[in-house]
Amino acid sequence: MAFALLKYGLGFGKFERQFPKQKDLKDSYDVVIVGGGGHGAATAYYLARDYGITNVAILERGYLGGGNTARNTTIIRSNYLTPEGVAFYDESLSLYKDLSNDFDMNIMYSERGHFTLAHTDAAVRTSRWRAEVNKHLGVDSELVFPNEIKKICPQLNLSEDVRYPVMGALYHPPGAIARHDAVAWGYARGATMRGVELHQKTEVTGIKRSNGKAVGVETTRGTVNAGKIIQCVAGRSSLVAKMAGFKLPIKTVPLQACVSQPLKPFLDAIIVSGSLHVYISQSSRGELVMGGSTDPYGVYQNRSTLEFKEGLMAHMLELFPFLGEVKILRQWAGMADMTPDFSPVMGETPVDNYYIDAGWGTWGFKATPVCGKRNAEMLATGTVPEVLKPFRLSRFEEFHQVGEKGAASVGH
Ligand code: FAD
Ligand code: PYC
Repeated sequence: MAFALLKYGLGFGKFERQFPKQKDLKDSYDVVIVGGGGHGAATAYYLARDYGITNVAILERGYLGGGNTARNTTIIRSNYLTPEGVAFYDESLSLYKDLSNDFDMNIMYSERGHFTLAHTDAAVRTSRWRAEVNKHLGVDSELVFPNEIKKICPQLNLSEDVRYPVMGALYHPPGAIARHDAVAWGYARGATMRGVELHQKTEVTGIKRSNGKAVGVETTRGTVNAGKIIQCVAGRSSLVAKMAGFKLPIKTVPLQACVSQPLKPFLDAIIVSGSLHVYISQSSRGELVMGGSTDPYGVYQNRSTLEFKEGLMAHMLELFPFLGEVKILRQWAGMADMTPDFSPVMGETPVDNYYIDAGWGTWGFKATPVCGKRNAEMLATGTVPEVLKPFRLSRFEEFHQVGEKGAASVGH
């Protein structure tokens, strides 16, 4: 291994490209996907693999998977609150389990068990409610109490002598984490090797319309015509929808996260406390991956703040007091497109031939496979799949919201 690395490092030996070289943009594509994150790449992958549609361009203003896909804490679960949400995220979880095989690339999918801690009577009630909805739909979730939590996570501070004692938890054994870059790379590699074009450093600056139909995009590298267009630009959804001529009920706020120095493995489970605004897991490298609540101001900026780190660490220490001497290694932020009901916006839009995959706030990494698969079905067949219908944009004017705030993990 060391020899092989040295050989490649010195430039000897054959290096196989993971992706074809970027070409010139063509004048026209059957499908243009705006945004080369996990969702955009997954949409291209299933279009090519399942429908043989390969005259497709993914247009990415930065680099592949460099948006929120690169910035998230990779928690994957399907223990939601509404039947629509549970069915949708559970389909994604099933797809995730097989992704390494699908890609022939290890996405390091690691099933850990997921605890949502309850520190109040109201939170215990919500946990019970979620457990019942989950079980009804075949999802493994259970309300558990401190003696059971202690068996699986003995490191957690379960003392009653703290500000917010743990009264119980929603335990979801299938809760998992995965390597986020591998998810984006696996999808993009699978798509490009089937003929899809990935164009990085190519920003969409306008949507061309004619007679109420989307017919192409303006980009920083010229104009491209398109049969169908889908926007998958988490964190910038309102800006791109505005180019297409419609408004989204979205507020965009920063969400920050950080990792610690690597530690010996001690934490198998994923721990979330909505009341304490903390979520934490330990990566296969030993780093603690941690995040808190969204920042309280709307701004398009990926800046990190000391205030976030101080607040998060104070809460972390309430749950794991022995981590006091641990150092933070890196800190970053992404942009979260928050919808009023904490559910995504998927499917058709007021503009013909223009589709949307948006409203991914703090919860969209886990949905990457189901979004890709169902977006591809919609683009290929022209019919919106049943599992996407509850998330249609028009639900806001129809008063049919899909309320998932109680299952969002992240405090708001
Ligand atoms: P992205 O990966 O953001 O991809 C969108 C791409 O579009 C970007 O690469 C961007 O550069 C590009 N783009 C934007 N505008 C244009 C344009 N005009 N032209 C061309 N390209 C454009 N979700 C979970 O499920 N679990 C978690 O634990 C979790 N933790 C999170 C922690 C943090 C700190 C953050 C910020 C988010 C978290 N999320 C989590 C949410 C999750 O990261 C996102 O919902 C998900 O990554 C969205 O994927 P995407 O492919 O839609 O977007
Ligand atoms: O959706 O589970 C989630 C999550 C955890 C942290 C951020 N998002």
